[in-house]
Amino acid sequence: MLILYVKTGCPFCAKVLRAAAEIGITLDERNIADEKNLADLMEKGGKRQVPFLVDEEKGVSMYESDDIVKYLESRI
Ligand SMILES: N[C@@H](CCC(=O)N[C@@H](CS)C(=O)NCC(=O)O)C(=O)O
Repeated sequence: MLILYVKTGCPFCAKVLRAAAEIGITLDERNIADEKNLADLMEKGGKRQVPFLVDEEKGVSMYESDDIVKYLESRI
């Protein structure tokens, strides 16, 4: 499963979501407005920054929207 931690109104998150839609990849979106999601983000990533991608299948996680878009493109 591909999880993307996001925040409402975050342009970098919107960029990743747009790219994923164009590529045809479904992301499990988790908004950090929910405290549980924020706690998960902090546990998995170590800092409060979105977007943050977690690819559970591959054991990969990353911050930085440009890196995330490149990673999604590489998975096609
Ligand atoms: N260079 C980063 C910038 C990400 C960024 O600035 N994210 C903001 C939201 S738009 C953030 O996480 N701020 C901390 C917060 O909102 O708590 C990227 O391209 O992903």
